Amino acid sequence: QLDQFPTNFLWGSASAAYQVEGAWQEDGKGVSVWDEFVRIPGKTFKGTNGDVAVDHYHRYKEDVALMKEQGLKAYRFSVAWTRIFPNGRGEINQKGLQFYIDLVDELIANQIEPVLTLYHWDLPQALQDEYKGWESRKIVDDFTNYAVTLFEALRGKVKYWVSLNEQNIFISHGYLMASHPPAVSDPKRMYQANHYANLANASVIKKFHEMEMPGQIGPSFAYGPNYSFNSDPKNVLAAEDAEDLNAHFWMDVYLFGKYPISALKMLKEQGIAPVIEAGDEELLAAGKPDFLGINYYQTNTVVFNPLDGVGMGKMNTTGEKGSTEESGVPGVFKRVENPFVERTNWDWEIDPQGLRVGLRRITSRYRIPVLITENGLGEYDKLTEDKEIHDDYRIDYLNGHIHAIKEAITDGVEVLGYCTWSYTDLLSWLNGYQKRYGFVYVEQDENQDGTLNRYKKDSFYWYQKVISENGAN
Ligand code: BGP
Repeated sequence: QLDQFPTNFLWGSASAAYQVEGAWQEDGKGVSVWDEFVRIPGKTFKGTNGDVAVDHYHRYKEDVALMKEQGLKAYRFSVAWTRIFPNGRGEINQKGLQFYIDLVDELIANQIEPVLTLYHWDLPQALQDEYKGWESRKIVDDFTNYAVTLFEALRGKVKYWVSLNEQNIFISHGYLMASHPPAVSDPKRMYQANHYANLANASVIKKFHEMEMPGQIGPSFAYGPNYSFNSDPKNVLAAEDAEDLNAHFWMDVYLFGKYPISALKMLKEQGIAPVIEAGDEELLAAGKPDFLGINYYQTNTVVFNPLDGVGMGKMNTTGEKGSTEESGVPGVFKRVENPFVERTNWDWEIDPQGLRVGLRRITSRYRIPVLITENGLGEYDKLTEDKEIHDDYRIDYLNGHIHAIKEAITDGVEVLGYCTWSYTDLLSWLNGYQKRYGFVYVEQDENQDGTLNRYKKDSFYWYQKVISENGAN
């Protein structure tokens, strides 16, 4: 039995540029695809956007001071590409770069390890307009050039680098479900864009190693382990297919440099497989990550889905419990409710043990250290008259998951750290500001009105204790 987590375990928390910074037009920043997307009526909850967000751009010192008070060991944040290169490439915008140098210096001065995400979805709009962004091979060079700029500027200061955040999500939502920019719904285009994203990811990792950067790099994958609903063989196979199509399809490429055979065959039969050119496989194989970042929120329970069965259904983006539509891939699988777990108001299944299952699967298949780059509970929180927030539901959620990690470590999984989502409350891409995840409450209502003052939730003090004792009880 392991009583304590490894020493130097990174007890952290996370955010992303678009969701916290605001200052969307300040100091020379360019426009990103999200800056444009939120302006299209009906795309986000009540039209909420990140123009001001929680104003972290101006209040980062206050936020870092809270981290210091809490005893946080690591802070994961992302860089807005458009602050560094307003048009995606060309001249460096020094003021934008300086913001991240200052943030990193502030973290280091407070003994907090920076974990830097290069890409958390806010692609420069200029690259979208010029060559359709991820749908062009040109993105590989531009993304690599942007990454190298940051490698050079922050060499030795930042030791943990995340290349792409949730490639599986930004690609599927952007090119299949049409719920993220560029709001396309075309599987063929999706798989091609995904292939270029794989190349870009590998190219940046390869460069990091060639430059002998001190530290480690890896992508963050949104992993929702798949379960079969029951032991009916056709459902068991459906769960295997779901694991191949929704998980191995990305993780195998990161770690083996190859797409899983069964999934590729399925795509070829449907005429939607990506075009893979000479040299691509070599690049994929040369860009092996040092760790795998895992964003874990929930598991997926599936059954077989006939050919005339359901397709992609809408997600619950309103917080009205039970409003999630059925969703699946015809001829393969569809998702069903797991009768053994509870659900949040956004219908996300709460399954701490699923994290242990997922970590074990990853370790058995890939033998790679894991950094948990996101895990958390999005819920309504209430600020009392005394300016307190009693979020015991969040404490229960995080406590359960920390226990699952501890068990996974005793199983033999190498876990470098745990970043909760999120540090402060922030913008939930499609769900606005009412779906809160933070340890720190930010005062503003669902219409984005409020002081943006920060208040510590009960979970803030609870995590402070977890960190000081190097593990939950
Ligand atoms: C992940 C993203 C985060 C964050 C989180 C919570 O997919 O990497 O940026 O938003 O999910 O999701 P949501 O805001 O939809 O509740």
